[in-house]
Amino acid sequence: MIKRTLGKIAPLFSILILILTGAETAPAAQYRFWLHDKIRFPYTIYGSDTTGGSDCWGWTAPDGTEYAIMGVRDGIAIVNAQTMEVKAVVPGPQTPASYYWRDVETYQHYAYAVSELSGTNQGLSVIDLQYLPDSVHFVGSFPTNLSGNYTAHTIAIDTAKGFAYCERNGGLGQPIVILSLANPEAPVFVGSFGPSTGQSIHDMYARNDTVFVAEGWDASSVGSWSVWDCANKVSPALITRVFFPGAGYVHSTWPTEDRNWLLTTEEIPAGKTMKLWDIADLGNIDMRGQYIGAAQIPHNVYPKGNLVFVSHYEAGVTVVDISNRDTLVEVARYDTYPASDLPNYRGCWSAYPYTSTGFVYASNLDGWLFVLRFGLRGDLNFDMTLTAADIVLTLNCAFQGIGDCPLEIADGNCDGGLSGADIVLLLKAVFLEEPFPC
Ligand SMILES: [Ca+2]
Ligand SMILES: [Ca+2]
Ligand SMILES: [Ca+2]
Repeated sequence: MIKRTLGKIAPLFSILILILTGAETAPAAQYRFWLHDKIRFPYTIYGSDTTGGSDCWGWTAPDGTEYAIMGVRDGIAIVNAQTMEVKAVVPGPQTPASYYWRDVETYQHYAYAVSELSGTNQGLSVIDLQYLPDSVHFVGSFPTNLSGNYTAHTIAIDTAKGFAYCERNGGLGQPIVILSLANPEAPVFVGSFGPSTGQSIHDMYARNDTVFVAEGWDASSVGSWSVWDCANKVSPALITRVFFPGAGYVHSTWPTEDRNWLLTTEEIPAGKTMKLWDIADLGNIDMRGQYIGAAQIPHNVYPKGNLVFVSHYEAGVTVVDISNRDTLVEVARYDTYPASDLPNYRGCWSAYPYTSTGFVYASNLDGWLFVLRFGLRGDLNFDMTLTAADIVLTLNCAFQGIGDCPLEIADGNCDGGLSGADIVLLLKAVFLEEPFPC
């Protein structure tokens, strides 16, 4: 009955939408996290910890299929995010058996993975994803520098310029190596750089020859981060280094898309906040807001618009709104480690948000890969704003049975179904900026 009645008046909504086109506003943010599916890879008990999982990343095939890529105990796993089919686990080194840390990113249709372990396929592993969904091709593994070193704790790829930056394990004089990916199937060492003052480089972000470096801490346990101009691969130049009072081990760093803001975390000791830095002027850097969630150890941070996805160990994944630069607010959380929220190095290692479908991949140290969905209430096209387009999609779902409208975000009145009442609430949200009631 409701369906038939509203079907007749649907044109009225269209007229209203046309009249109000341009009113692209978002109400008070109401975000939702929910589980799409999860899968557990083999794990190992090491000391008091359950280990096996590490970093995760994502890749979207030309046909739109989304794949999660995760460092697991046995190597690098590639998983169809929709169906959860494990397409491959490319074997990786496993010696000595301990935490099986692996770090992975993508470039073109390749995945590049590093670890500190030795053994099978040790080194910088290159994995060709272009033959998915049929198969995954292992191209080979390569040394990370000229002297035949195969280990690296982290990798960052400058996808704009085609260079991989690998952080060598061991706090050496020039601890970051640069490899050219001009031939993506044969990385070639082209240079190295880094502080010679004792900092133990941890993680990096590289784009357009600018590299942001989380420098861990120096011999006196003073943490820092830095920015480098790597246009000259043989002799990169330090642009600036930032020390700050009370800094712990500076673990990761990632700028916002516009490069005006930088996020950093400190992994050691527990209790150190995620920090937002104003880097619009690299000669006048300013620290602004700070954030810390339950469990007290933010790990990796990936901004997407004004939201930052934080892998937060035992707290799971948290999402922080940084639109108010001085007051950072946690707006959503999915706890991938329900047992507790203690300040231990357990739980979520990384959370990858850069998909176009609202998927977020979260990898746990204990081997779990969570494929989560994340959305703003009412935002059916997952573009993080509420507009007329979302109303059209909701109308199609509610009255035509067309499209994909997860109830977690489409059900505006939280009554478990999709009806005209939800359309009314969405209209109010889009055009009057009224928050949803639940
Ligand atoms: Ca927890
Ligand atoms: Ca939208
Ligand atoms: Ca409803």
